[in-house]
Amino acid sequence: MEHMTQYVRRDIWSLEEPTPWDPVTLGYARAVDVMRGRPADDPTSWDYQAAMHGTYARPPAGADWNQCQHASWFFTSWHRMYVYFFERIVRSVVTDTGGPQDWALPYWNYSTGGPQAALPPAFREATWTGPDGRGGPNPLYTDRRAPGANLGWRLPQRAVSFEDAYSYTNFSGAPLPGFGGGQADPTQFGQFTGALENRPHNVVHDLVGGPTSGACQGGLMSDPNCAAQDPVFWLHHANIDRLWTNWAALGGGRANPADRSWLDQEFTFYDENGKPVQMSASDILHTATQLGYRYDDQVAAVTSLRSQPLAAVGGAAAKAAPQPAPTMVAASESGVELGAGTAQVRVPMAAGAGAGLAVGEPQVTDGERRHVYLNVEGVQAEKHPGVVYEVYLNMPDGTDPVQADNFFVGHVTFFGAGKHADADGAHPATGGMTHTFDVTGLVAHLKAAGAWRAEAAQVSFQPLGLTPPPGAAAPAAAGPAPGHNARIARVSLSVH
Ligand SMILES: [Cu+2]
Repeated sequence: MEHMTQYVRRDIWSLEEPTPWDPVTLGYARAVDVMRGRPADDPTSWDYQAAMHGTYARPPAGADWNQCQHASWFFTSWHRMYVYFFERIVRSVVTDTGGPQDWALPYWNYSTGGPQAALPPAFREATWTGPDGRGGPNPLYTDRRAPGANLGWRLPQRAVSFEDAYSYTNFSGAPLPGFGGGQADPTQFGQFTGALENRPHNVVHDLVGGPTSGACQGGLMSDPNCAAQDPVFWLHHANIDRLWTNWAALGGGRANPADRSWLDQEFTFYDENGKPVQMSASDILHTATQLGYRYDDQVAAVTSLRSQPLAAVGGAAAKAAPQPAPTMVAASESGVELGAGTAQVRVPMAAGAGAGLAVGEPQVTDGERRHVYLNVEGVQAEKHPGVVYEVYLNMPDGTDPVQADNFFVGHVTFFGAGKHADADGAHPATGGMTHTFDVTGLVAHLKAAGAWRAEAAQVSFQPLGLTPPPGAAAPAAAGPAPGHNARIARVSLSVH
């Protein structure tokens, strides 16, 4: 068996504490500088690599730009290949310039909370003086980030949690949305965002990038056509890749798709010599043996998984035949505008057929638990608002924030909103992006607490941005940038 060099991707905060500019970070910064100096039609250049994800620039003839895969089951696999080849290109520059021979891309583990939920210091300083005395603009810095991001403001812990994603044992399909996204042909922006992609992936893009104001003039990270220009993009995606790796190792029925249409779909990337390489998911599932890298915490125990009895049925659901589409039982009569305050929308139950009852009864039928979904349909944001929205179900006005958990559904995110294809029939009334949340357990809890009503549900939305560290100046009221309000076309409930 061929021996493959093993590279280890490390936690950036473990490298950067107590003092910033570990040789790995330094090597990355220098390589970013070198790659930025290469022409945009060179596949090993910074611009070309970023444009492979997305760009507003006109592609040179034959360039593989605008290739990113979102809101489908290719999200995890395409990005693994993308990050892997980028890492090879960076490593070759690092080793050419005297950096560590075993250089590997670090990851940003924001989900631990505390100081690590802020951008690492080496990414926040506008200018730098490397250990060799060289000064100038810091290659890892950009001012095109959310207000506060470069001041050490933090990602709110619940908003970057992966526990909800890990509670899904199915990669695609029901229970929706699944860990990895829905089955679809390759497309830049599909209609089936998986749980991992929405949170923490989209949330981090939205809150680090902040509001956008046109072709990469606002926040880079919050726009797919600009995101990979921010050097922290790659550390964020290394972390998403790590979360995928660890999910697959968790067991409990968790498994990657076995369909040939997922395993064999080829995508094109470029190696460190600028040579095109085709790869498919079947080439990348075992990173240590197939790609020669692993994470410093690989197969770490995940101890804090919420014990949701729902997750236990995933194995049965995973091998079941394709299931019929969920049946809609309630829908709002209007959309809702998302601004600076709390927005609310009433979702009346459909008349007749005992639909209201059905929603309230997540009973087990034929050995399979019935699921209730809350769908936030047609999410539109012409200009990215720079915040995400927390969604609550039947939360009474004036609820103490400490009690809000009892009504919490999930997060509406905006990364790629407006770029998504029209719905394929599952949500025919709307364009834009749809988020589906499994609220089976929440509805059962609301019923038990007497907080469920058969005639209508009430859904509320609260803006959420970065939060300053303890002791820092209080933030302005959370809310979108002025003139950047977002809109939702409809909120519905469905059963499956
Ligand atoms: Cu991303």
